Amino acid sequence: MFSRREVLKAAGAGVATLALAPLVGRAADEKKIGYTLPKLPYAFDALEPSIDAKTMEIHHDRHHKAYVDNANNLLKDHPKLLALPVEELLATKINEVPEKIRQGVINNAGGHSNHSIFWEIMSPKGGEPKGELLKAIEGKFKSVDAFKKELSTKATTLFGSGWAWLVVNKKGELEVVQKKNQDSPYMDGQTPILGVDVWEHAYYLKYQNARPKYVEAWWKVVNWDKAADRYAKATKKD
Ligand code: MN3
Repeated sequence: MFSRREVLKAAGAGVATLALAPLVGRAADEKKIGYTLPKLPYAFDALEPSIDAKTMEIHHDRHHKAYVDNANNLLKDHPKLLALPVEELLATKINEVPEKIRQGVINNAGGHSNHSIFWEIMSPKGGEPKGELLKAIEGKFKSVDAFKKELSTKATTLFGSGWAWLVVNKKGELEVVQKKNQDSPYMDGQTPILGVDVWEHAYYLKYQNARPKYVEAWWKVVNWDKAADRYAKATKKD
């Protein structure tokens, strides 16, 4: 049997814990700065059969989450840098990141930015470019097919891990570029419009070493409405 004193002590501790728990939770939320993993705008299996559900789940919940966690951890003693939108950090402040952690920040804040764009420029709807973006693609590459061929070639010939992107360059023109690892187009003064992740983690479960097959299938899930939005924002005259 418990003594009356022991029962009171246990009850008191319970009450104290209950009373404190919500306050502790709130305080932690209010103080939270840094990046957060964005929710996928569709289900893991929404891009099947182009991209399988398991790949989407691991890619988003583990790979992207790791970039977010690592970037937050690297920048934890630099709250001013961490408070900036990630694109701004990459575009304008990367040289203010202490050299000791700079490459880690390029890899992980870059990874966070790249993947955040990647999820939103895909959609189960698919389709083809239209409007101003279509005009600009035809103006620059002659045809949508020629543009797709150039981006696919840049994606499939990239040695090792990286991305192929359609960007708006410093001259305000469309350009297709390759980037190694998680190097962000923002670091080179370019605004990414859409891009394909050609790290093996993006396709290996379903396609193994057949990167060209993955890239071909990826075109079927490009979200052209979102790409058009990004193009409009990138070319907006202030
Ligand atoms: Mn990836």
